[in-house]
Amino acid sequence: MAHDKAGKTMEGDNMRAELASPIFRLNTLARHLGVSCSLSPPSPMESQFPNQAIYPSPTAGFSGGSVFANVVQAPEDPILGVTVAYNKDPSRMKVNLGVGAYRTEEGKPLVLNVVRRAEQMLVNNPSRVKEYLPITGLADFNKLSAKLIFGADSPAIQENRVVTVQCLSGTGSLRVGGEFLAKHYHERTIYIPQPTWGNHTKVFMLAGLSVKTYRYYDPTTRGLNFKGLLEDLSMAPSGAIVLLHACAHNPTGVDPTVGQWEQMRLLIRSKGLLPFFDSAYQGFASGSLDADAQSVRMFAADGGECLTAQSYAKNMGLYGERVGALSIVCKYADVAVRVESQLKLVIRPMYSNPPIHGASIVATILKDKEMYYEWTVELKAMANRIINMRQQLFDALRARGTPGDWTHIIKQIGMFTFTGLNKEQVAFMTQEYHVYLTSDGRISMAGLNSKTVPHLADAIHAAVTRIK
Ligand code: KET
Repeated sequence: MAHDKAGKTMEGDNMRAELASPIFRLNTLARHLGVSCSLSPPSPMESQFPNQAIYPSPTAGFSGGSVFANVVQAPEDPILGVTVAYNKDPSRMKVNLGVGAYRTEEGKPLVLNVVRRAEQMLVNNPSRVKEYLPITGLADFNKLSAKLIFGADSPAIQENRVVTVQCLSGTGSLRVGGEFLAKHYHERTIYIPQPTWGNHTKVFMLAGLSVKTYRYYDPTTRGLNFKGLLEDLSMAPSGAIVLLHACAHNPTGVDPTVGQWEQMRLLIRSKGLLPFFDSAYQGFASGSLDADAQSVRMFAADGGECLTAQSYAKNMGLYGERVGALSIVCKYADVAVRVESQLKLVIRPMYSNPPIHGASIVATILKDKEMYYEWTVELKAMANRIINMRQQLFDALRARGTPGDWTHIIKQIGMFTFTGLNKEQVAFMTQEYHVYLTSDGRISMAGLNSKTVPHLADAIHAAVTRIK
């Protein structure tokens, strides 16, 4: 076979030229239209073509345009797209404060020591295999996850009223819960806080629920709009689902107080609303796993029903392992058994069964007293570093005399600061200072360190003094 300098076959080139020839195309078109016509004897290339039996059709490689030609370019995700833009920026000063992912003081991603240890143990255990997990996931992991969120002494667990299924991190747990509700629950409207994590709307809409919002944040006080929240929930139709952030509300960093949670519980229960907790930050808000689960435990303890989506992405740093759990607290044990059987029917056609590795890491840590303790110490260190970053940023803005009241930076809780910076100010900071954050003005405090604080403070100062 002849080869040219680039190593391509001459035959291949001839074939491409032949396919592109007007006569070949006209013959093809005629055949396609069912018209009997031949502009020349059958082309030699045509007879050599290995798929002679294939008539030109929209999906055939040798005819017309792509069947996907009308697919339009989608915009980047508002959160994950920030990382895409950051990665493209060649600047050495660039800082990524977009996605909620923890970084060390050195600006590096962190794999917890206890996670490394658990992984070593798993790797060194020759009895471990790679068989499929059951549809509902790793049984140990499910039991331990329920205990972690509801408390070891939870009556609902003791009475076998909780069904827990391992899912693909927090997002997967929300989606499976959403699809279960859309199929088996009588009220298909879910109320989500305004604002909320950007993906909530899409997850629940695609699960088949209709999404409405309740007031949550007051931009003037940069705190909770508690009155608005109560008003909106009291107007919701009886039975409606209410999405609640268990702690460290994303993006606002504003959580209700225990007293406010209690008022919300009374309203939700008396109206027959169904609470669906999103717990993506247990341990990250206060540094205590128990304190951050308090809201969920208040609802689980009253004997009523609720759902909880747990994620181990942030609190165990298992982002890419996609480890999470969906728990449904039912009123009766026999209901829980039937609910589990239906959850399996949601999961099986979606992804069949969940991955084994991350859940095994979590189970190894949660079931070993000493490893569990090591985890709590490492988790507290992460939470403390974030709290420390809040103080440093606040002090840096104060030192620069940046106009505005920035006390919300130290008052807000969890991974994010909802700065109050507007879209134009954010765009300015990205363009001029290579500081990347979501366009709603949310900053991931976990991405900040002592070296980048002054740069961020300069960027904020310039943005608020130059752009209104
Ligand atoms: N709930 C909330 C409130 C949340 O902030 C996230 C992730 C998730 C669920 C899902 O996490 P998962 O990795 O599926 O366990 N939030 C960060 C990352 C993202 O947007 O995917 C973020 O807001 O930056």
